[in-house]
Amino acid sequence: MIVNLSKIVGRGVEMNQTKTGRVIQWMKVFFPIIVSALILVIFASSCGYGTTNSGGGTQTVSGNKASISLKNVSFNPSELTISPGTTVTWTNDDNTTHTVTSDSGVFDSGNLGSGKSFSYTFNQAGSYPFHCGIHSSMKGTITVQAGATGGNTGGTSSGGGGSGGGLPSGGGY
Ligand SMILES: [Cu+2]
Repeated sequence: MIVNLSKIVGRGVEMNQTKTGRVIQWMKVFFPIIVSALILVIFASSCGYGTTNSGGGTQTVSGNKASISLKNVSFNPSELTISPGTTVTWTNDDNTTHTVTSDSGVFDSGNLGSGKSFSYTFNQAGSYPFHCGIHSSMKGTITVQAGATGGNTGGTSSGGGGSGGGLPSGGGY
């Protein structure tokens, strides 16, 4: 069809055709790159998101995301109180490798290189001490407090208020 047209109309269309061809070639090369870049951006924003508080000590978070920085061979903050369903993201801001390892084996990041992150979603109330498997001085505790957001205080769970919103957090993996 295009070939026929170019025969009738002449060089103008031929030039158009090669131009279109070039654009298609360009698309073939760059489209996968753009798509994978988009996926990366989406992945990064879903993972590395959170409050960027640092400075050690105890902290209480009432959102559904919290973050802990691994810096200067310590967890910042090292003590964190959250509500059930909160996803905690540890990010290694040191130049050395660390691990985020639950004392009771609930979670384990494995070797976490510089700049890498590890996330875990806490659905059960309780105390979750953790440490770095490489540096024995690195210790911290996540405290998951039931009812911190007014969830399971009464007999009925149909309140409808509270901190509903947000994205459904995965099963803790
Ligand atoms: Cu370490």
